[in-house]
Amino acid sequence: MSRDIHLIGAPMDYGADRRGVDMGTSAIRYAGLAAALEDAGNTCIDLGDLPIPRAEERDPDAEQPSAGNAKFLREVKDVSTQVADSVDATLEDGAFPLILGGDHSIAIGSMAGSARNADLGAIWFDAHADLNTPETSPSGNVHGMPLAAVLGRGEFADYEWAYAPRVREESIAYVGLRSIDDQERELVRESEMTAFTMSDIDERDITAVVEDALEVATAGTDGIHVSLDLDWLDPKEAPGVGTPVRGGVTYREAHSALELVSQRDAADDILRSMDVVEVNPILDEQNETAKLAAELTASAFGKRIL
Ligand code: EXY
Ligand code: MN
Ligand code: MN
Ligand code: MN
Repeated sequence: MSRDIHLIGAPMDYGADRRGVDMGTSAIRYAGLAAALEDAGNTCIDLGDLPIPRAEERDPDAEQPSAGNAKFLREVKDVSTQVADSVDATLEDGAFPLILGGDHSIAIGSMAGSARNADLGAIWFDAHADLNTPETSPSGNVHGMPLAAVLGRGEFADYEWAYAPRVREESIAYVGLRSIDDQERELVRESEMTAFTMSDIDERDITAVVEDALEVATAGTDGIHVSLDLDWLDPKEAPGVGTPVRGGVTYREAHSALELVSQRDAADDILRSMDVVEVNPILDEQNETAKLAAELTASAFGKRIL
């Protein structure tokens, strides 16, 4: 499937504890993403970065909405709204929105925009569950909350910029989970989401798990969102992330997973939107993690060895 891809940069770091993840958009571009997508048979237009004030430029005295211990909600709302509008406009154009982060809080806007006019499933490639609410979050960092936000859980139910009613829990599949907070574990267990942990990948292999995840996300939906958090990979492969967790997927498993997504898309036109998040160039080694992000994204859009 050849796509008309529009790149949307969201240089966001207010959702994470670590500075530097806002530079992920530049690092992934520098790693050759657009050329890799075109080599794989797509067209690619870069819409540039959304205007997000740097920490040094923001007004520290401006009023902050408050929800639990969630930090920087004013900035998260502003960025989510910008991302959602840009994703929606891209889809209206008949193009494919590929959103570059930035921290994982940008997925609130990616999914809210993608689900404005469609029932949306999702595959969450991540070490983390990102299901904390402002009440359960141990850190207050919104990059640990985007799924709770779009599902309208906890205080997010009151935030129309976050809650995406056309994303249903039963259409979301995690792949590669291995770091969950105690309260968050209960939230995942009690939810209707499907959670494939690293143990599932060990037992069943990546192919079987991703095929099941694709079934979960496509059943009864109009299309799927793929959220690729680079900390999904083992830190040996992807050192440039803010919250590394040992025991992640290998380079080959990651490519297989995204190739399976692409093969299914070629057959059934399932992909609606995708984001690539959590690359932190300050923590990276020679831009390796950004290069990996670009390569894996190209695999999702048709790149093959032969
Ligand atoms: N669960 C932890 C928290 O909520 O603070 C860590 C979240 C990290 C989120 C990363 C990006 O996937
Ligand atoms: Mn276009
Ligand atoms: Mn994440
Ligand atoms: Mn993560």
